[in-house]
Amino acid sequence: MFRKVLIANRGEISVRIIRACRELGIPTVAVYSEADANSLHVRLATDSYCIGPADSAKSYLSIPAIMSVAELTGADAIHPGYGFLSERADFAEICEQHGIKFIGPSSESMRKMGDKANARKTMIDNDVPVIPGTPIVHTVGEIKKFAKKAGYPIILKATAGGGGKGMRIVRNDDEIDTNFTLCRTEAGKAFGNPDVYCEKYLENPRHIEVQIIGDKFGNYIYLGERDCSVQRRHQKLLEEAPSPAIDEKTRHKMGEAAIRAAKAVKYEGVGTCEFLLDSDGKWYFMEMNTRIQVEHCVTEMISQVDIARQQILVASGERLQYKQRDIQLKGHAIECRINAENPSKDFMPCPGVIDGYLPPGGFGVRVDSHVYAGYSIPPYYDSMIGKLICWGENRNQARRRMYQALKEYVIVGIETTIPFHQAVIEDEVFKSGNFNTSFLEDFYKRQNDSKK
Ligand code: MV4
Repeated sequence: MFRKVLIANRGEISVRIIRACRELGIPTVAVYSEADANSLHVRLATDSYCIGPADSAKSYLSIPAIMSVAELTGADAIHPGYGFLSERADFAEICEQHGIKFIGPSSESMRKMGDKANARKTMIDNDVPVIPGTPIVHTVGEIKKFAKKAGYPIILKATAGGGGKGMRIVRNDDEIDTNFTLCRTEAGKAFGNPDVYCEKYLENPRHIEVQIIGDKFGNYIYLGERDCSVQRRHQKLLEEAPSPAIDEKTRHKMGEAAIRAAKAVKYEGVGTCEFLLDSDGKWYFMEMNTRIQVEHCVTEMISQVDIARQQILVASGERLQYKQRDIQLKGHAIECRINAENPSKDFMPCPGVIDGYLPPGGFGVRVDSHVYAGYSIPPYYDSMIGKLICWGENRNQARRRMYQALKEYVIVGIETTIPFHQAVIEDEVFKSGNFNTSFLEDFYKRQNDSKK
């Protein structure tokens, strides 16, 4: 097992990882920026080191600063959390070169999945369904040819993109030229790689993702799916497991496909395969997230597998403690992301001091957060201040429990997304379970209609 784990992150995920380490008896090192001196992860870790100013480019993204603390403290592993350095293959490689275990897949697996056109080819070679599309395209002519075959709309995607970045929808021949140029230019600037490929564009799919875990001995399990269709500008707001749209047979097939995807790149650790599900039940691999995700908790609640703990165990070289038949999903879990944002002002971030704080509790209620009464939310980072996760025997029970927990949750001094979530949880379409990635737009139309 590791001697000491450095957590190269902040906020609730640092707290989550520190808790998992403490339970395993592993000392931890927190790093923090000058703006985070009063954050909970700094207090909970065994040791804490300031690594730079508020600007994350000079602190949480500073590889030299983080590596220095690792050397200084004798940490033999670094957990990157999510965001920041978590999907940087170059960082994983630097860790590998310094004999520090990056708690995540190898830099090689990350590169193979990080290049989306390459990942598509790998999936095709391994019988994982992908949306009809192309390898990297070099000319307008190639795109036109694909559009003729697949039919409009199509989408151009940056091969170095992902998570909704670097994509352009094309609806007819006349739109190809400008979109191709813009997509390449933007991709070059944002990712340092201008290459793009094409896919048939699916209108309003459901976003379904499958959690997998693999060890270094080639053992893999899947932990079922999460439905993340409630999104706003590619930011997830609410997630649930299982998906109301997936039956037992599809769950099994998608799980097996996710494992084939992971095996194809010799994936080690926890990871997520993202799929799109269209309105006639067909589903396709989109991309793989090579990190622990914000929404991993809903899977933990229905599988009883501590994903953060397993991630550390398999990274340290232990054998996976579960076989697929050990995984029995039970009940339903919903997670609401509590953000310091004003939903009635276009989700404008509103950092500031939390004057009063009283989180909900009770059976099946979980709060993962780094905030407390008196805490000041800094304006420099993402606005998520916690996650409220509710479990129930079935979807309706989880939903009702969530409604009550949201009502109990007191956060004084700042605006939060709590009232927004209350409205979603009570919404008739949400209740029905029959919705897709257009949910939020339609939800606002319904809200406006009901006011008229
Ligand atoms: C798509 C798509 C439709 N067709 N690809 C957005 C995030 C990135 N992982 C992939 N994304 C999409 N890719 C094809 N061929 C629609 C989306 C998409 C989306 C996907 C999941 C959740 C929300 C979304 C919102 C808009 C677009």
